[in-house]
Amino acid sequence: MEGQINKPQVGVIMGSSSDWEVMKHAVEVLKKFHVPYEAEVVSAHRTPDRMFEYAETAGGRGLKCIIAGAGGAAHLPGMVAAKTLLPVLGVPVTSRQLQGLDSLLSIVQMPRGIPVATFAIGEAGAANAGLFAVALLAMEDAGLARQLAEFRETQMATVASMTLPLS
Ligand code: RP5
Repeated sequence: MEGQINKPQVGVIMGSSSDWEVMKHAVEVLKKFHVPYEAEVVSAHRTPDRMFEYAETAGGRGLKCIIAGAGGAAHLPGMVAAKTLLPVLGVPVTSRQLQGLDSLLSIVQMPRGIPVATFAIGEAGAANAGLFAVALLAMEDAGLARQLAEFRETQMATVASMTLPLS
């Protein structure tokens, strides 16, 4: 488990270490906002008992939400959501055969009753899941809310000053 000194507030889990190249973009956001997090591999299909244990203990360990990324038949976010009351943010990882469309449909098409907040396929989705976790925490953390507002201001200024290579 990759951990931080402070008690983790966000859990980042993924079905395989091969998901890291996508999921690291969620972690980078959490780091940028100094949100304590934990990150580890938890597979729905290959380590089902670990997945249940992770989900069942997450709230008691102080996590406020879980970002779960998986590819292919991506059952991890939905199964974790079934075993915790914490908000679960699902990230469809780009898959080799179907480029993540399989992951997206597996995560987004939850049956009524167990929601998973589903993000875009790949890096943008992972980064946005990180930002969404920050927004959730910012509801009860004025300092984090200020950081988020500053991030938006900076982003706006960057885009507003963009120029095109017109001749
Ligand atoms: C899923 O299977 C993982 O989330 C990963 O996206 C995919 C492939 O896993 P590896 O074969 O690369 O370990 O469970």
